Amino acid sequence: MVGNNEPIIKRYEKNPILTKHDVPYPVETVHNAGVVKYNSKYIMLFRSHCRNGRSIIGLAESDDGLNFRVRPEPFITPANIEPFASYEEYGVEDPRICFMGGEYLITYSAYSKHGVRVVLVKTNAFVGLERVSLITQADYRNVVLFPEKVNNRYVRLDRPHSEISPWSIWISYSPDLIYWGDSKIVIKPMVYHWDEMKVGPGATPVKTSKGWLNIYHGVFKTMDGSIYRLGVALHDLKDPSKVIGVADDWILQPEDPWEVSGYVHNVVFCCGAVAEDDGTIKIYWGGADSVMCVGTALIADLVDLCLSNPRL
Ligand code: BMA
Repeated sequence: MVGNNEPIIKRYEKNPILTKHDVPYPVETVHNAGVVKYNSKYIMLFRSHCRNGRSIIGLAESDDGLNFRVRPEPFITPANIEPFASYEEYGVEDPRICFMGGEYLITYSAYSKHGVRVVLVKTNAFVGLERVSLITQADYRNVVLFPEKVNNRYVRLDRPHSEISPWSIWISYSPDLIYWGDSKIVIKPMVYHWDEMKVGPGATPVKTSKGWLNIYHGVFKTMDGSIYRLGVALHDLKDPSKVIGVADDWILQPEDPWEVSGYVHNVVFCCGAVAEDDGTIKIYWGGADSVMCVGTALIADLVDLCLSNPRL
């Protein structure tokens, strides 16, 4: 257990672990990366802004989850085949990776003049990819897939944009990864709380004995702009639409200089975490939309935070 004043996530002392200077093609940022273990290596798919302000996704590999080497070419750039090309024209952003049924499923935001949609692609070995489907209409972001079917259906969390009701986390189900429905709202921002402006899914949910652990982001608006922080929630294993507890406290806020200032200041934004066999979890986050960072926590501490001090 962490002591009362110890941070629940221990930042790696050599953060940031990846910056634009590690990328062998011209980019201005390296951030919001999905990360997964693949054949005992770590694969990181990271977002970069190009100098035209649009984003692409690169791939970096590591033996220890801390030291990454970037491949010479980007991994995902806007599609040139329809129906994807029309919706990816302005760039691809914020990938999440989910290992299921022997394949890696990647979801990312696609921007175009029609708004932002989410694309699902598959890969077996991170060499080439197959675009499967556009799995949302306009104005959805942050789709994370659960790594197992529940009651024989695929499950995802996402975050629709809405000016009418708060920007909340929703759950949806699918028989085939293409058609999604039976949607329900599961976590709303809380008034006068660190996530009162909006919440959105972060990493692919992690299965624990007490529930699915959901690492999400929450935003608070101040006179000096918005602050992005990370929080945790626990969802029922058999019915993930049931939230067992949302921790009252955030688990990470911008503190290091590269989180406080950068392309967008005061941002920690998570798209990936890797649960290890020893009960720890490596949590990866973009700092200030500029660099990639990592920290470690005990999964049991994160679960306990949801159960011992819930806000629901
Ligand atoms: C969100 C997304 C993220 C970004 C964050 C902070 O709306 O655009 O990709 O990290 O804002 O700028």
